[in-house]
Amino acid sequence: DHLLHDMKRELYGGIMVPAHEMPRRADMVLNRIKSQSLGDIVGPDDFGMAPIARIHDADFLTFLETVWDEWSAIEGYEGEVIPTVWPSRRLNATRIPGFPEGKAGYYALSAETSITAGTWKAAYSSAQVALTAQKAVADGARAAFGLCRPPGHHAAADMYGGYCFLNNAAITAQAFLDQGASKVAVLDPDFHHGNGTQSIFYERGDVFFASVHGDPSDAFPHFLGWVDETGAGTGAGCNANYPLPPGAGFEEWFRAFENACGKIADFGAEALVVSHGVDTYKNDPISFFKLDSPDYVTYGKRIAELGLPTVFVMEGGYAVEEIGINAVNVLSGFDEVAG
Ligand code: Q9C
Ligand code: ZN
Repeated sequence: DHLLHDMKRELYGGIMVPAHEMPRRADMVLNRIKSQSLGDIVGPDDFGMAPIARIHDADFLTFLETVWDEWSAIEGYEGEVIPTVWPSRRLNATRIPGFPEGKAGYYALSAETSITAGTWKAAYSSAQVALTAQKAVADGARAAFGLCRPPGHHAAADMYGGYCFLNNAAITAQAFLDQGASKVAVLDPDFHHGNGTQSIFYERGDVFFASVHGDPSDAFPHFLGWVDETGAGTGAGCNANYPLPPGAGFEEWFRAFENACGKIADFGAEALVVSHGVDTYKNDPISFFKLDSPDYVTYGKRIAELGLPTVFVMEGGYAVEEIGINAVNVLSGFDEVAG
């Protein structure tokens, strides 16, 4: 189903360029997995809408399901759903417009992410892939990897963008809680700050969120991910951000990652969800960290040392030729330690 979401182009640097988030990304990861022996490869089960609706607002889900049909029925709207207007700081964000372009601006955080005819089905199935991995782990596997596409960590309760529609990591964490866990951690090593995941759990004490990412001053999503965002209310102290500057290499990155792992260990989580993005790679076309392929094995081992039942969900990674090697290196490193 991921093939059904295939954005033709993306607004980047002031022009429309071929979309970075493309179907081949998932194919490359799957091919690499098949060439190793990491365990069984299974398709997703269907857990329905209920676990998705635990994280996302009903009106937002209706929007994702229906906006393509509404948009494409408008005279002269020939292309994909792309927002052009937002409830920015001097506008009123308390009313949801009826016209699809207004609705898209209301629910979008950014303009590079198009909604196409098959986007909803792909996003729905991506969430089901995550839930299938969650079930495997809930049923006793030490770990499972959800090869989710489209990715999820930029999606908030009622917001899409950054190539994301449904927050697969948050849906997975919530599923563990709903099945009886009292504390879950989400670790987000994707190059970009996991703004959606942070905002979903920001005021909750049952989910610890830690993210290592490009400094929001220099990197998308630009408006969240600073170090002073540590959680609020019952979630005070349950959020940890590690923004790093352009050019950061593995040594600097791993120091931050190690600190994040320490905080997760102290939190006392019963399960771990990893927002598994590999756009930290040195040749990633849209990012600015300098990790090399063997570094992914190193930090995969560190994740295993946390000793927690772990679900990996695929997030970013746009160096398509190397995405399979890098993504699977984390899993192999994990496997080496976890057995
Ligand atoms: N000038 C994920 O990795 N555009 N999303 C960046 C840079 C958006 C990335 C523009 C990047 C979104 C899941
Ligand atoms: Zn990313």
